[in-house]
Amino acid sequence: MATYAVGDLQGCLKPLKCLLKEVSFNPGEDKLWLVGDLINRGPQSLETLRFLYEMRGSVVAVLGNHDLHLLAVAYGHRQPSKGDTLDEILIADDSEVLLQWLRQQPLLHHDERLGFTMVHAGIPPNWSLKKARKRASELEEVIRGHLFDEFLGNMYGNEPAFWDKRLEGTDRWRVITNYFTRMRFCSAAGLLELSTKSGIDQAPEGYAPWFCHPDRKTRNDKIIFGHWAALEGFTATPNIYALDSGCVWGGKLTMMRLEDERYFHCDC
Ligand SMILES: [Mn+2]
Repeated sequence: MATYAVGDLQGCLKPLKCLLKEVSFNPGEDKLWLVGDLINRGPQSLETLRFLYEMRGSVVAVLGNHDLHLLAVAYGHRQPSKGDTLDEILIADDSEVLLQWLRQQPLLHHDERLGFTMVHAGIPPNWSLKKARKRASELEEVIRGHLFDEFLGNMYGNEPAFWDKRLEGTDRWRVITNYFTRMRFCSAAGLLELSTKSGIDQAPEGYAPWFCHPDRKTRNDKIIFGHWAALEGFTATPNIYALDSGCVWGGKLTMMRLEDERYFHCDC
């Protein structure tokens, strides 16, 4: 039995199948972790979701910004964006089954035995792992529960730009969402800068990649994430595993076996 973590798929099913074949993935024994952004922009969003749903017993996927965007579009809270390739999911006969499965996925996954934690974008430097897990499960409950529509209807926006435990309702949910699914650069105190998408060395003044802050409370925790294709898998930071290698942009799909931290790649 082995555990494999894979970067952002964004509807790129062929390279995923290529990787699974390369490691002789056995759905009866092995586990497949996905860093989120399972769909959108790529060629086979519907087929990707169906494929993962069929092997759902072996899959752990955390929600990414594109996954939440799909849910917001599907349930009438947002118009599709330019470049979205979500229509095939929205009109599919099994759309509702797939969307409800997606909705059940966590924002953060932690495995005590393996000593790994997975999120889509990151964990703010001023949050411990314990705090991050609490905030994630709080929002997962909202997403799975009767406040789902209120959440989706108020999900978009860059404010508030940092965490305050006194935040309530939609503002509180939005900043938690932005940390886990959209963050790249932030200040040491967790102030978000959501407009810059370039590489690690082009931080806006006063900000740094979320994982680069020296006093980051999760610096001793192993964290797997995606979302940031411009990193090209390179972070130069111990315990930080960036798996988005820009598959949907013609790069490659990256997979890591957690047990021995060995990497596998397939071209996209
Ligand atoms: Mn993303």
